[in-house]
Amino acid sequence: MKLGLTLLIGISLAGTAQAQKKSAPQRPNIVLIYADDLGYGDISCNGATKIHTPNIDRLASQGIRFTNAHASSATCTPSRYSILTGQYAWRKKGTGIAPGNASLIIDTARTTLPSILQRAGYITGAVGKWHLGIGNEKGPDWNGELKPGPLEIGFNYCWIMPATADRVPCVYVENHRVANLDPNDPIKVSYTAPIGNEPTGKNNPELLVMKSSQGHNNAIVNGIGRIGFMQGGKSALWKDDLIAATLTDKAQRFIIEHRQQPFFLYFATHDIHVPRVPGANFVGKSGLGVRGDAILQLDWTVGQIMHTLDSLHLTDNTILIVSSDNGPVIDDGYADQAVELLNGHTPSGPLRGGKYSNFDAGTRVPLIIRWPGKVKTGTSAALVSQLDFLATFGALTGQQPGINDGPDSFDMLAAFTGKDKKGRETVVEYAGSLGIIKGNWKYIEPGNGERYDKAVNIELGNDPAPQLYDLNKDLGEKNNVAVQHPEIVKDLAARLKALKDA
Ligand code: NG6
Ligand code: CA
Repeated sequence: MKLGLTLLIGISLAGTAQAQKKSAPQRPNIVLIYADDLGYGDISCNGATKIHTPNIDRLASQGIRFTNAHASSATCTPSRYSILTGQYAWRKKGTGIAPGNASLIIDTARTTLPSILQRAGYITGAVGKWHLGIGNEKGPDWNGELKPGPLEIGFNYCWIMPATADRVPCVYVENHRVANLDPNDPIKVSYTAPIGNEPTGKNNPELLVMKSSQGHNNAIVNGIGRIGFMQGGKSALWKDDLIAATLTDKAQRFIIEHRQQPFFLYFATHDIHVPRVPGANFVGKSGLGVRGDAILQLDWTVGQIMHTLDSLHLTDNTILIVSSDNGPVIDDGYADQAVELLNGHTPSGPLRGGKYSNFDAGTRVPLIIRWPGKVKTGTSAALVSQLDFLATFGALTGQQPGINDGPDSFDMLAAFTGKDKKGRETVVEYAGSLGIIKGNWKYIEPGNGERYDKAVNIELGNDPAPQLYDLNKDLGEKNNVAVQHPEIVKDLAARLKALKDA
């Protein structure tokens, strides 16, 4: 009897311990490589045949590759806003493509992806493209302290390009300061008028090494016309062909420096956004012009990070993620021959549209997650969204977002690790109009925007009539079946409205 009781207690204690073990917080390192404008079809593991991405493919073979993963928007700033806050960007005004002199658009009181991990004891770093504004409501003080910025929303360290490589100022910011700035050569920035007698792309096209196809004709930096005017800061200017090498080096240093504690690295590459100026090792290597070369450079970057993790024996205890902020664009404003040299490559893969589009190529993006022994290797068609990283990694590490924070973010660990094959009930996509996906159905609300953007040659997916597509039968969204299925249109429109009103 006594023995039996002891045994029973023993069993139940073991059971409790096991239950506790299951839900006990874990603190693997997390490295999120966030590519820019990389299309679903731009990598060979997603079906590209004209270009090869061996490192990304190797990562996919060691992890899980998603075929129905979504950025929250078809452009950069709103997708980045969402991945960091767990909130749909369309809920908040001022989250469209940010000018290069925007102030910080993330409320510093919010729980963010880095701040929730910081709370769990992580060291957090942001390296690469920021494009979420910096500074207070007066805008950035380029010659002084640049705050609030990444450090005020949960990052311990940052080395960032403040906006995009096609926007001034063309300088890196380390923590609160422009890096390598000579105080005797202060930076002046204007988004309204030329500064002094500085040449501009518009007036001095003879100084350009890369012509513009649209816009990008204000300041000339390194022979490239940019958006916005700038003067000064010569010693701080980046070199375009070294951006990938510089950012990769900073990312590797962050990993090496913090190898002994849990770390989160948000590594937002400049590749493959315009202007595309690949490093010497990649020029001409893809046969597809600079856009293809930039993809190879991105693939190299991924390989470098994998190598660093391997060499520090961190691979098994690190969740390594590769994804993109929005879909692909071929000519995004520079005459860089990306169109002429495409050679039959299809950046959108089987999807319709591209960057800026309500069609799926706008927001359905590559997503690969490697976590050895924890994710089921292979592919998953589960509906997943970058919005969910916040709640998922919060839950994994034993943290909850604040009561009003991360409202659109859910713990989707089961889907991200491949155990749950279904994923989200719905996801909302945002370009000019809103669309919603539920199961095999996708509904795009009526919108009066242009159907087609000639400058970038992308179908935007706007239509004054409701659109409904059966993604199982018609992944390329060619046949609008709204008229045939009024009840499904009604249901999805109501769900979208409920989410908007929430
Ligand atoms: C557009 C730019 C484009 C790119 C985009 C933002 C022009 C003509 N086009 O306005 O080149 O910078 O903004 O891209 O200026 S994103 O990936 O950061 O959203
Ligand atoms: Ca982008």
